[in-house]
Amino acid sequence: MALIISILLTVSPYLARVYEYMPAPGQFVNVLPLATADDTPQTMAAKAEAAIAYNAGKTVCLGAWGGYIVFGFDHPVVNSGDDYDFRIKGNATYASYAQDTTRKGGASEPGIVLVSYDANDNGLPDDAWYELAGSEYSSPQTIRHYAVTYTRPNGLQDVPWTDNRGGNGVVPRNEFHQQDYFPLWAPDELTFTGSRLAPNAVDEGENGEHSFILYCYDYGYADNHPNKTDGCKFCIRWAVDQNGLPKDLPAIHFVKVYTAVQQVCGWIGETSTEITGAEDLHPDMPFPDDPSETDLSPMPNANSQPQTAKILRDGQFLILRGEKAYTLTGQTLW
Ligand SMILES: [Ca+2]
Ligand SMILES: [Ca+2]
Ligand SMILES: [Ca+2]
Repeated sequence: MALIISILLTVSPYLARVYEYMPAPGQFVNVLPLATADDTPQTMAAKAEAAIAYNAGKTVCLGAWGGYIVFGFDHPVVNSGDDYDFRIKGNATYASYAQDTTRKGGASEPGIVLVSYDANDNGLPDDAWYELAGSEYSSPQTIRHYAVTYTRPNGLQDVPWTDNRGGNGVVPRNEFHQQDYFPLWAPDELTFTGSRLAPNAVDEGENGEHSFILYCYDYGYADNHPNKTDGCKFCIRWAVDQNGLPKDLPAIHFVKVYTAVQQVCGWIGETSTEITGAEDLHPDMPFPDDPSETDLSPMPNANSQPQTAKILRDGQFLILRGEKAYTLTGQTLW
C-alpha cells in the first residue's frame, strides 16, 4: 500500500501578519481598530491583523507622526531588481479642486516605509531595517533623527507632545471623534523616532473658509497616492542603510510604516497614515512538480530581464540575482 503524502504549499500575495501596531495619538486611534481598556500590544496587533491581512480591506490608522505598524507576508517578497515589488494600500485620494495643478493633491497622508530581511531566520522582525528612500529622502526639509514624546493627558483632552528639537504641540481633539485619542494600551509616555517630512497641506480656503489640500509627495510613501496608481507601489531596490548607502536585499520579509508628517489641518485634524492592506506584486512561483527539479524558473514578470530567478536545489529554494545566488536566509552561496 502506497502512502501518498500530498503537500499543498500555497502563498498569498497579500499581507499575512501584523507583528506590531503602535499608533501615535489621533482622532481615529482606539477606533481603527477598536480598542478597549483590556487590550495589550499583542491583542492590538491581532486586531490590526484581522483588519488588513489577506486583503480583508479594513482600515488601520497610525495616528500622528511616528505611529507605526510592522507587517509581513507568508513568503519572502523577492527583489525584482528592476520593477515594483509590492504595493501598500491606504485611503489617499486626489481632489479635482486642488488649485496647484502641477502636482497631485487631495488627502495624502504620507508614511515612511522600511523593509527588513529575516537575516537570522527566526521568522520575527528583529533584524536590521532599511528605509525605502522615497522622493523626499534627500530633501533639505526632511528632518532626520527626529523624536517626539506624547504624554497621556488627564481625561479627554488634547494630547501634548514635545520633540527633540525644542518644539512642542498638541494632537487636538475635535467634535467628530469623542473617544480617547491616546492609545489605551500604551504607557503614559510614548516616544517615537524616525524622519519627519515637511508638512504637505495647503489651506486653499477663501473668505475665512478653510479647505485643506494635502499634496502628494512624488513617490515612495504609503497612503500618499490612491491605491490604483503606481504611487502606492514600492521597489526593494530603494532600500538604504542608516548612512544612506544603497542596500542590496535579495528579498524582504517585513515592512514597517510610520506616519511621516507632524501636522494639524484645522477641523480635519491631525494628519495620520492609514493602511488598508499590502500585496506582493510578483507572488511566489509555484513549487515545481518534482522537488528534485533544478531547472531555472524565471520570475512571473517576464517582460523584464530575469535578473531574479528561483531554483529548487536539494529541496532548498535559492534566489538568483545576476551572477549571485543566495539562500532565503541571506547566505551568499556563489
Ligand atoms: Ca528575524
Ligand atoms: Ca488619516
Ligand atoms: Ca489617509
